[in-house]
Amino acid sequence: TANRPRILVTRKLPEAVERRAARDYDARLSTDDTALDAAAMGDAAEGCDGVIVCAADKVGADAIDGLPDSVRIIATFSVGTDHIDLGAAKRRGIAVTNTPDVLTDATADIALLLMLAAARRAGEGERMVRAKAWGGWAPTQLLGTHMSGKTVGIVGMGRIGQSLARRARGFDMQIRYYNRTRLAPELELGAIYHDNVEDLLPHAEFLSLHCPLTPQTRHLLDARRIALLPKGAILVNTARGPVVDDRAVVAALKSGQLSAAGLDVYDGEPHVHEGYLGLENVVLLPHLGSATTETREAMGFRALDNLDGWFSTGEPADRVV
Ligand code: 8YV
Repeated sequence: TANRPRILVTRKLPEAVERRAARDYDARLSTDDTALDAAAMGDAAEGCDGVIVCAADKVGADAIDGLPDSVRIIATFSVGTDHIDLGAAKRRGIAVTNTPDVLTDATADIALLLMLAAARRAGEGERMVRAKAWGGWAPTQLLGTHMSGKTVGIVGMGRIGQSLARRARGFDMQIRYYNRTRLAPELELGAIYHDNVEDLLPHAEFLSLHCPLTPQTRHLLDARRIALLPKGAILVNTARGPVVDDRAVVAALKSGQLSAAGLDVYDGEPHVHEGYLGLENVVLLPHLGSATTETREAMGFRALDNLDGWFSTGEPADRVV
């Protein structure tokens, strides 16, 4: 099967995904998790027809311009596409696909986990037990915030925002949301729509971010907007780090304007803003949103489905460019 398309896979993927990739493609698999810089990606893709990248790979204009002419498609193993210069891909006539749907529920689970962990001070409690600093149960020890009956504000009511809304309903929370467009009434399920973020914020005792990172959403949550939240609000970010202004969030966690936060994503990750590291009232996870075996396999299969679609009909299902 000498004429199978050649693909480069930049990262180690779940075994079942790599097995299928090797079965259907002349696949150049990665043996580790090291990111390739633009020059290394170009070299590694020599002779390839397509590339599978991850959101932790920086695929800027330099990387795209450095790809050999043979590469016609970039299939990203992520729903987010902010790591790819889509304009540069378009200019070079390279198709780009992502992996929507399959990571929706896993990511909403992590948002809910962070809401609970931040509200109930789970990280602090765990650290106390591990440090052998727990002196025993006490009526006023580590008191957190009740979730039932509270309002969660959701910024970005796409697939993941809607999945979080379904979960929050199970916790008897009120739901309000901001989205560029209002959902169809049958999808809203009682959630209250705000057509701008400023109107949503004063209601959001919990605030969960589910918008993509774009020039418009960079630092969407800045000091001015944090001040619009009710005092003691809880912030959760499973979207992208730069959607919040870290300095403003750290200041609000210190002043009590935010009582707690739960973060899964960071501006400049894997670097984490130093200000968070010394604070007890922030729960820090290492970008685990989609990190279940089931979801990561489904993401890999979805990326391969897109390559299959491209090489068979020229029409991959999840084409974004
Ligand atoms: C991944 C993600 O963990 O899909 C995304 O956009 O951020 C996560 O699912 C990771 O970025 C995969 O490349």
